[in-house]
This record gives sequence, structure tokens and C-alpha cells, in this order.
Amino acid sequence: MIDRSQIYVKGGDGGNGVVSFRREKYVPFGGPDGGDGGDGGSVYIVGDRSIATLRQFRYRRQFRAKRGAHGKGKNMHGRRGEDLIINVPVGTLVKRRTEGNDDVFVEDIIQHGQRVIVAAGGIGGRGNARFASPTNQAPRTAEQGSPGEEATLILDLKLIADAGVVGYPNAGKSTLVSVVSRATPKVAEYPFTTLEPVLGVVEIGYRSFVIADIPGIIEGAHRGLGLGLDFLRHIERTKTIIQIIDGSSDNVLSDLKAIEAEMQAYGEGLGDKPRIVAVNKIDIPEVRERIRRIRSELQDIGVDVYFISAATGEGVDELMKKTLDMLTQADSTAPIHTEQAAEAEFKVFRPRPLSTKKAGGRGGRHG
Ligand SMILES: Nc1nc2c(ncn2[C@@H]2O[C@H](COP(=O)(O)OP(=O)(O)O)[C@@H](O)[C@H]2O)c(=O)[nH]1
Ligand SMILES: [Mg+2]
Repeated sequence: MIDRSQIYVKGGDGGNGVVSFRREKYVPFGGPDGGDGGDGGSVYIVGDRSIATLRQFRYRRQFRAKRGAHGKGKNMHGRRGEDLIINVPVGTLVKRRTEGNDDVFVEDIIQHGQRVIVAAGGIGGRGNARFASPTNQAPRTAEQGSPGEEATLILDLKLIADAGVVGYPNAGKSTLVSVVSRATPKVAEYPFTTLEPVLGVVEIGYRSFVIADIPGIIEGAHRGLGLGLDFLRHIERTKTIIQIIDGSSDNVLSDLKAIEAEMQAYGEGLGDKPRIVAVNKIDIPEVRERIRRIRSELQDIGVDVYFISAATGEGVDELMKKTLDMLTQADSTAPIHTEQAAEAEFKVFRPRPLSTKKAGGRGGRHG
């Protein structure tokens, strides 16, 4: 899933130089004292690891740096125009659109703090003081500032999941991803065929993260169903896992243990990631009645659990806020892999190694 934005950038124009002559009491013919115009500010694109998506460009598409001020008399130079910094997610590919509608490579932003100039400011014009010479002591010329560069840019970002949703088929993964984001997964249509993560962008206030419905892991993928490299990239990058359990299941606790076991078996560091547990479908009365019991059962094994209905949206906001909190706390330069780091920073579900085999009696819910 590629996030693409088109923006317009323009460097500030240079300020004009000015024609001016000294006027002082008792000095009938002062010399030239017209100051230079200031240079215009430039527009830069800078990699920022705290941004996950290009959504800011839905609201703002034009970026102009400040122009340089004009020069003034008394040799006063115009102030330099301020630069404009556009922060983009790490992983953004910057291209420039030519008049012939070709896209030309500008820069691949692959690091936090990486910076590229995309529209240089114009140069300030010289004031007439600069043109004085022995043969022309009263020059009446000054330069105009040059215009700032302008460009139309294409920003491409390949979205990589920050948070992954795992769980058994029919637990409600696709439904959850579809209600929290603009993704439109085909819910429940072909439960076993979609082995590519479906991505969505979750927006909370001004912040956002990428959530992925990760089918396949539990649905037998580690047993050898082919997963593309893309899939692995998503899982590697994912900083938080949301384990979603169907509340209408006979035994939520054993489901959770089975999911844990599957995650450990999957490898790829999946078992080491911080996780959040959510029990879904609390809109169903029988499930709602069990909330208290399930909560205390999970508390007994040290698991903090969220109760949600992906269908009605109940509890979903809190779950997403918690997810964002965990992502924000995770230092994005280094995915959390060590147990200590995770323990220190989050209260997370970090079960002891499970000795249980995958629980039987999963009662035909695989369809
Ligand atoms: N009652 C109820 N049904 C749900 C809820 N979430 C999902 N479902 C239903 O459960 C089924 C499986 O959901 P889906 O999102 O496809 O599960 P996935 O296989 O984990 O992606 C679908 O029929 C959904 O409509 C919920 O919160 N409440
Ligand atoms: Mg699904």
C-alpha cells in the first residue's frame, strides 16, 4: 500500500536592492546608501521518524518559504527570508514532476534528520551602494531580487505496519482494521485466501499510525503457506501486536495461550514484541455477561485485557489510544526486542513460556 501525495513548493523571492542617497543636514550631496535585498528562504524536506504517514499533506499542499525583505536607505540590508522545513516520514521517496509530466528522482529519505533542498530561495538584489565606482559616484541602479525556485513534488511512502492485529479466523481482525481506519478489507469473504496484510491508517488527533490485519500467522502460515517478503517486512517493523480473541469462544484463556504459542512458533521476533490483548464481540449479550469472569481469569496470569466490539465500535477508541501510547513510547530507532527494555517501558503482556500444546476443542470455528 503506497501513500502518495503531490505538493507544491516555492522558495522565497529575493528582496530588491534599493536606490537611496545619504541625506544629512549640512551635507548637500550624500553618497549612495541603498542596501541589498535579503535572500529568500529555501524549502527543505527532512526525514522525521516520529511521523508515520503522509496524511498531513491532505490538509496542506502548498509550501512557500518567506521572501527576503527589500533593502533600505542608510545601507540597511533586507532581512533574510526564513527557510521552510517540511517533515516527512522516514522511507519517503521524493520526486519532482517535470513540465512534461515525468517524475524525476530527487531523494530517498531513509534516515531521521536527512535533509534535501527542494526549492532554493532567490538571491537578494544589490542596492545602489554596491554600484558606486570612481567614475559613477551616484549610481541610480539597484538590482531586483531573483525569484525563488518552485517545484511540484511527488512524495511516495510505502506504508509499513506499526501495529499488527493477530488472532484466529473470525475473531474480528478485518472488522477492527476497517472500523479504525479507512481501509476497506473485504470482511469475511475469503477467510483463508488473504495472506497479505491489509493496512489502514489510524488517526488520533494529529497523530497517526499504520495498523495491519495480519492474517496467516495463526491461520497456518508458519506451517509453510507462502508469505512474500513484504509480509516479513511488515512483521519485522511492527512494534506492537494486538491479539484479538473472539469473546464468544468457549474458552478465551486457552485461545489466548494458543495464539501465544503460534506467535512463538512463527519466529521472526514476533514472540518478543509487546502486545495488547483485546476480547471482541462484547455486543453479544452472552459475551457481555462473561466480561467480569474473563477479566479476572486473565488477570490471574498477569494480562491486562481490553473489551471491545469491533462491530459497534465500543471500546475501540481506548484500544487504539493504548496502541498509540505503546508505539510512542517505543523508541522508533530501535525496535524493542529485549525483555528488559519492554518491561521497563510498558506494562505489557509478557507471558511465561507456555508449556501447553495448542488447546483442542476449538469447535469448528475454522469453518
Ligand atoms: N457480533 C459481532 N460480530 C463481529 C464483531 N466483529 C466481527 N464480527 C463478525 O465476525 C465475523 C468475522 O469477522 P472478521 O473481521 O472477518 O474476522 P477475521 O477473520 O479475524 O478477519 C464476521 O461475520 C463479522 O461480522 C463484533 O464485534 N461483534
Ligand atoms: Mg480477516
